[in-house]
Amino acid sequence: MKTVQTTPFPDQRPGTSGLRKKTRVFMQPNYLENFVQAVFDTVREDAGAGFDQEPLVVGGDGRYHNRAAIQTILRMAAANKVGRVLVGRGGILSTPAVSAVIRRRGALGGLVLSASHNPGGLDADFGIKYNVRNGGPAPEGITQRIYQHTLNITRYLTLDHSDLDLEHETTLRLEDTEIVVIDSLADYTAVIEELFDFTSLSALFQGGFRMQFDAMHAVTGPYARHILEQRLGAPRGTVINGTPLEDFGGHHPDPNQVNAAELVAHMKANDAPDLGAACDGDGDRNLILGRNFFVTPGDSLALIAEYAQRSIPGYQSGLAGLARSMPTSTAVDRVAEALGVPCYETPTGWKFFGNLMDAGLCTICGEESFGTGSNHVREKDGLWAVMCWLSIMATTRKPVSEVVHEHWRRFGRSYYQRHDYERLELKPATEMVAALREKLKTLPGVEVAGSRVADADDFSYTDPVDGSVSAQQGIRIVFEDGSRIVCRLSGTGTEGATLRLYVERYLKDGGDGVIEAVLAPLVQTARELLELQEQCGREEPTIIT
Ligand code: VG1
Ligand code: CO
Repeated sequence: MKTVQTTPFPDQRPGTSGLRKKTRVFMQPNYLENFVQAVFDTVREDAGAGFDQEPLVVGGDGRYHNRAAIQTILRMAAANKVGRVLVGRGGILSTPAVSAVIRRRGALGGLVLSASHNPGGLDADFGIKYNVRNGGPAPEGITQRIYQHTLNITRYLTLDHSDLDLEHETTLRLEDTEIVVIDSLADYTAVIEELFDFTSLSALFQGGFRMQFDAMHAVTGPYARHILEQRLGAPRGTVINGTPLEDFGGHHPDPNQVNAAELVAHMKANDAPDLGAACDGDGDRNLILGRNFFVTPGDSLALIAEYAQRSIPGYQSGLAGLARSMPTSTAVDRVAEALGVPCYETPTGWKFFGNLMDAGLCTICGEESFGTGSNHVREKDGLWAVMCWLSIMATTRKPVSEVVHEHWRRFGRSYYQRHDYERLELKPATEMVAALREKLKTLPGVEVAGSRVADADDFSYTDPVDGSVSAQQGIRIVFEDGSRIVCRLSGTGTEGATLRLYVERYLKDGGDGVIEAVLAPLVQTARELLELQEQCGREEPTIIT
């Protein structure tokens, strides 16, 4: 064992989902090591002896630097006397798969190497996240302590040892530590198999149902091929871009209509399949498309909740509750009301759903950022959402667009968009949001965009389970007709600041309105209130999803 002297990096505070930086930042001497040591020091404080007995899970989405980082982590784990490490074969585990492995194998926690939907490569992004015993991202209390450790670090522990061969399922030793190379697919597949009716989904494909799944050269390729093509018998070629690449083929592995252009084009063609789907870099996000039809993440969450009990054996006994992040559309709230179950509103980021699920308060939850999931794991789960949609298809035997229209006719439609302004300068962007925060008190009662402001605040969340408070989680301006403007700064970006502007308008109009026209007054109002042009010199967003 070797003790290496080091000095703190001031910028290792985990964001919405772990620590994300440019790959080159992570490749600096000691950068990754400092953070990993801070995690080990924090975990040891809580786990005590458990540290030597319960395994730690390690895996990543296969992006550039994944392999090298895993070797570093294994050497440090051995030097820190972790008893056993479970590592996905080739260092590969999707984010929901890490969660499944932690839960099924009673692990102490896990390290997930990913920058999710951010691009990969030497000049792109890398990231690391610590997940706790329940399989979910560490709650804020723990990430805050990890950060404190990074600020006070003076040394880290490692070994001089050559790289291990992680390409085969086997058990290796590194000093006193057992390194078990596990099948990356098995635990996750088992969890999915417990929930869904594989027989009826196979029958769906046998009946000629066609889908295209775009893995975007990211981690879900092997999972989707295994489950969809091998287990459910979907025709070969159902999964496209299925081989994980270190740079995701040079694309953003972000499943929205802009980045999944190949799939979107295919779904608009004359011979388009019945269902189109895509997942992100680490496999926790999903995009759902019908023939020439986009299902917004908010609608997808609402529909999955609506059909779960009827269509998916794993939810046969009903749902305990639903949850969504604050900026996510309120479509799911109306389903919760119809089902007679509570719907919780949490801050952005999956870590807030974990407590609700552990306490049995919530079964299905989601975010507007193409993330949906349930209590089967403690991460959002892209392929799970696709399986839910296959189940809806198997139940209804109707086209996606018709299923969504039926929902709109029954519940009304939340017209919804997110406008992202990327790479703003940090200082003016922060000041702009702070200035709007100051204005909030004056807004209620004011008439803008053809409607009166009912409420305006900066969202503060009190966790109903442990009472912890998370303040300043996003500004929301709510109108008397239920329309909303929400804005917040991203906590996952790696360059300057990203402003996220979310707009929503609820109408009971059958759902056939033109979204841009319905939302235009709200978008205009938001830009004016923020003084976006004056403060940040921007009118048009970088991307609309
Ligand atoms: C974004 C999304 C948020 C999501 C997070 C992690 O965070 O808005 O909903 O949970 O990414 O997703 P932010 O702070 O940039 O808005 V992923 O797929 O990176 O694990
Ligand atoms: Co992700």
